[in-house]
Amino acid sequence: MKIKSAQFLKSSPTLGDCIETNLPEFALIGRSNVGKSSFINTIANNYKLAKTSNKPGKTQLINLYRFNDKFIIADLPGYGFASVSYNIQNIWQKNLSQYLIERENLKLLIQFIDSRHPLQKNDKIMNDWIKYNNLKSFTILTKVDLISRNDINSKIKYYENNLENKVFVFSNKFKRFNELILNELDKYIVQ
Ligand SMILES: Nc1nc2c(ncn2[C@@H]2O[C@H](COP(=O)(O)OP(=O)(O)O)[C@@H](O)[C@H]2O)c(=O)[nH]1
Ligand SMILES: [Mg+2]
Repeated sequence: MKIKSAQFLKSSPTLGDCIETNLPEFALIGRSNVGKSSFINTIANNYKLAKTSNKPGKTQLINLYRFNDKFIIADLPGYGFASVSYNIQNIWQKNLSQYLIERENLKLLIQFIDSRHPLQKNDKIMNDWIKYNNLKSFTILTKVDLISRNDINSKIKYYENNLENKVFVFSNKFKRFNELILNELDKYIVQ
């Protein structure tokens, strides 16, 4: 699949505020700073589309983007940001789980994990929660420009074994990883 167009649609604090659409939707989930917004910008080939930041915890909203007038990508608030108060984290979690469970056009969750680190507790908890709720998902290991080429395959195996998911790799520095991921998404899009 080639990306021909990408537009920002809307930022919403809750499911109820999200625009209704029949287009298939894919939700990006992962710890703050893992590279979710950078993924959107890279596949859109537009570095101004989604706000990226090296300060974690900035995106507290469900941000919807439409690609090729055919599918939607939802950039979700990152989890695991320690300095956000417990109360606020609870509200995010409630809004987020409601969106993930009740959003009717949501086809798939993409869990983003930083390729440099071993499996983190909150990533494991998130993955267990996804499976428990029978949601479809695959995993993207990000920032693979920061690990050695030799390590890429062993990281893929490690995460495939630990999460029992299909695992892809990605970097915003190279284009060569985009195609495999986009072709996987294409399987969920009715032509
Ligand atoms: N080296 C490298 N840095 C990345 C990559 N993807 C994202 N970053 C950086 O990581 C930081 C967080 O990225 P962002 O996309 O905002 O993460 P988000 O919080 O998951 O949306 C930013 O400073 C990005 O420039 C990558 O593939 N390689
Ligand atoms: Mg972001």
